[in-house]
Amino acid sequence: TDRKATPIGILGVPLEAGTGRRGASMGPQALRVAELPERLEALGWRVTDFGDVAPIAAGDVGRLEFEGKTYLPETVAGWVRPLARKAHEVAASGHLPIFLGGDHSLSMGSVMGVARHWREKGRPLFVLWLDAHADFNTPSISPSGNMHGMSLALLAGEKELAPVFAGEPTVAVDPARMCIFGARSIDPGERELLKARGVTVIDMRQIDEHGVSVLMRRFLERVQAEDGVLHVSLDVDFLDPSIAPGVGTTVPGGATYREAHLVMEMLEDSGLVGSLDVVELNPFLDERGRSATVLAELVASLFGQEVMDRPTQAFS
Ligand code: HAR
Ligand code: MN
Ligand code: MN
Ligand code: MN
Repeated sequence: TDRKATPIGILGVPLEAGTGRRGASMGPQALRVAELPERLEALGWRVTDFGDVAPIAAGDVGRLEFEGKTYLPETVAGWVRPLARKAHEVAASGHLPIFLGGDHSLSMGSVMGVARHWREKGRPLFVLWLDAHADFNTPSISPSGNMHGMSLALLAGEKELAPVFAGEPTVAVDPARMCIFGARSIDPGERELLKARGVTVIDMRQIDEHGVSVLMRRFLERVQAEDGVLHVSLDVDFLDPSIAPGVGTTVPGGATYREAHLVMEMLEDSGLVGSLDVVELNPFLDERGRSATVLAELVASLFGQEVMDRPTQAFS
């Protein structure tokens, strides 16, 4: 199809400073070992792996603003500033970017970069956040101080987080164009902020009651109606821990294997996806590569793999 005329550009982001435990820095390599790029090539996509982003020093990041309220803000800023530039560059060069993480704070950079690109193109950017969490805390309301729980708030333009990109070109994503899907762990202050900003939150209760397809279709129709483009941010903990244990923050009651694949298949059919994050994989906590493999399979579904094309596989 003509969608496949767009080459895919892969960027690894071995960042783990945004989370409370180590191991997510091994995520990009585990996803490569699970043959994520090769699976896309087998589906007919041209894939370029641009390697891993390198961090810079960012010692100026609001030590005062954040003091005692966040962990390692300078480190996270040192990753997401060059990442946003690189993401913008990869998108502007005509690639469809896939970001392999790394913890979810990396989305501050990946989404910032693609948001700048789509603003230049005049297309409204929508964000689908597949996650057990909302990641809508700010330093003053975060219960943990971990920056992977703040990325969506930064992208929505929350002022408290502005020092992360101080001096860099930024653009906010309209919170009314954000949809968190699969939520089952939201902090009290975060919940208030989400309501105040008008973010759509689809929790597991709604998914149980209405099913994935009705809820996804409703959101995709909105993107389509505005001629928007969609960034998908896939947090491993969107999935139930029984199918993807390789993540630092497991929450029971997540998406099943089939629900997750249906989401991916509907995204593929929509033709609206312009970029993707795969985040929070922690290979140190995984079991024999299971989670990495499930993620690689999901990404393949998102890029057109269908049941009838499915090769016989021997993962166990
Ligand atoms: N809401 C909690 C906090 O902000 C936990 C956030 C955990 N985030 C992730 N990514 N694992 O979704 O501290
Ligand atoms: Mn997350
Ligand atoms: Mn999460
Ligand atoms: Mn299809």
